[in-house]
Amino acid sequence: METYTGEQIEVLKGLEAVRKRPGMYIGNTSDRGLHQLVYEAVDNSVDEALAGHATHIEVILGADGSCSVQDDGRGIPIDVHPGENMPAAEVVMTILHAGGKFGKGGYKVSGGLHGVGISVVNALSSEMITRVKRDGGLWEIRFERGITSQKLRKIGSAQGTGTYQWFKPDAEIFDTLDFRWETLEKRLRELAFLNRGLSIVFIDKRQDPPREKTFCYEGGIISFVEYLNENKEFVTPIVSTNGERDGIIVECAMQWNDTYNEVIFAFANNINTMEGGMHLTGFRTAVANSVNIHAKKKGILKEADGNLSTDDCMEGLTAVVSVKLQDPQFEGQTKTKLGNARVRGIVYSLVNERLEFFLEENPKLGRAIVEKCMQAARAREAAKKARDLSRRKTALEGSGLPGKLVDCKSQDPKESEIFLVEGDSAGGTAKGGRDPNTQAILPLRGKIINVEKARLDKVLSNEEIRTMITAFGTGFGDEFNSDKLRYHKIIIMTDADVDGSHIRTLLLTFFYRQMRKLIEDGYVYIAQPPLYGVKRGKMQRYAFDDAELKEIIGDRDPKEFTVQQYKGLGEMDAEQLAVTTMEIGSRRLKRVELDEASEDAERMFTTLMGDSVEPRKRLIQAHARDAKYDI
Ligand code: 0RA
Repeated sequence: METYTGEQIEVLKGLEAVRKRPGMYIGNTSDRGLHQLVYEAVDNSVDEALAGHATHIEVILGADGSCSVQDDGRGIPIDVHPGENMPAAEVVMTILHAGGKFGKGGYKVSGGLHGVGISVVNALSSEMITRVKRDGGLWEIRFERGITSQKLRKIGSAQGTGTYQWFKPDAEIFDTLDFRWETLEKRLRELAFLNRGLSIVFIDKRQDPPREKTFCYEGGIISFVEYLNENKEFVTPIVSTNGERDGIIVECAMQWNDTYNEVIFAFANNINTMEGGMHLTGFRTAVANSVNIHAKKKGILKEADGNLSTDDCMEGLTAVVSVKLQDPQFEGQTKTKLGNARVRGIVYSLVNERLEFFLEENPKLGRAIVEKCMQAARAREAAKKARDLSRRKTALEGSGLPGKLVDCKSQDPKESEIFLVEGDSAGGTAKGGRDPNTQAILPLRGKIINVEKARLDKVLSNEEIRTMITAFGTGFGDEFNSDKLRYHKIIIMTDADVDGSHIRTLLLTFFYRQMRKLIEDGYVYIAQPPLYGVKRGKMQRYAFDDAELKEIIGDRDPKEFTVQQYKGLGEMDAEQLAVTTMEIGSRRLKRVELDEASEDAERMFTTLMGDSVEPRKRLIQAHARDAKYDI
């Protein structure tokens, strides 16, 4: 029988708690939790870089399902820790929240969203190996499911210092073990932007030859803004500022462009604070204040005109705000809202001072910005009028549902679906093929306006858009309310050609800009009509791509088959369309998904709807592949 010391019992208790309730430590055990393990490991190395001791991090996905993270920092200490009776490296790896215990004073700023420490990664990995280079030696310790399987020992000599962490997520814990290149790439790039000069190499050895990318930005968050605005025309150069007060480090970079969207990414300790908070409030207030003061000073805005609203001053502004502080308070539903009130004033005064100077130094640009904001104010006023008008109109028209809508009988949004169909003729076919109990049809005629290039008032004057909003029942923009959504599946059904994909993109752009929650909450789908109909005698089958067509025909003589290529929905009859594309059970639907942090989406939509054609093609293809199927 084994006997345990008091420390060992504590360790086992800790590990057991993590393995029993992994969700408490890493959020969940699906896709997100799996990637959280990598973030935890990387964050430890980023901390070492922030402390000024590491400059280089390498993340490798192994063909065996493992991940390794290596840095050139000081190396985890290996001497025996006085209190715990084991080497410090073993303490860090096996005891919860031990990371900050030794000599790592000062900032522990990244710490991941959950900030749980590397011992959690260890507890949730079937195997883990830690190697440390220090004092001329190479040291190694191994674990299985968090329990030390091989004590720390010297395995060779080495030059320099650093830490290497290799782990294999435990199949007993996680629903999926598939690391996603895109997900990790995005976070690693973001970390490189947020920590100027830090070089992060990402290698995927699951493919042959391995895929490899290096992220290193001498411009830091200035490069970040450059990246976000890559496909936009800009109105100003990038204006940036940074400073430190009361130990709070602030960095901001901003640039006005020719779109009408506000795109501000706010970070606290390298965490994307999607719910905003004090740093974001301070920033927005400062921008609005500087623009208003400048406008009045130059007489572009008269005293009697009142002030431009904060929202109006944000139109066409892309910015990154990054703060680093000792004891961040994360609040809000997803704990991504920064609560430290001190931060607001510090960001405010820094940005105010910088912008005031910039506007004064660049009067031409100053005027351009002010005029842009004033135009925004006028457009907002016009949109409000249009909205009031359409509200009154619907009140007069009784049910208020647009005439073109072929509604379903059910009033229960959970089982109701609406098909947005390209063209009146396909609309007619869809009407014939639908289940009238739960499926509504809305034919859309002609091109939908490009919301990326038009202001809201113009967008609202478009009949297709108005019809759609009324049918959904949710309102839009600031007034959007998903509780009022009349259909829990909004299904875009367009032809499989260039026009069809354009209309689909226009619709998605509109949803993204004005009803983003529709996409975030997973209500938007794309129908997948077949590309080919294959007939052989009485047999009728459908193929959704070339590979399926090949599979159906096999090695038989194609002369036995009649293959029809569908160029549009209109070439199918109602029954065919129903069976292949609309009926629950036999159809295929793609759910449209947004990544949690929307910088990809942000760039994607600008790219899709912007003027340059090459990047547009690339992104449509990339995302078509990523979409997930759902019946
Ligand atoms: C505790 C103390 C010291 C360094 C570290 C931890 C450390 C941890 C990790 C995890 C990944 N990479 C790391 N690099 C360093 C400081 C030790 C000293 O003073 O030399």
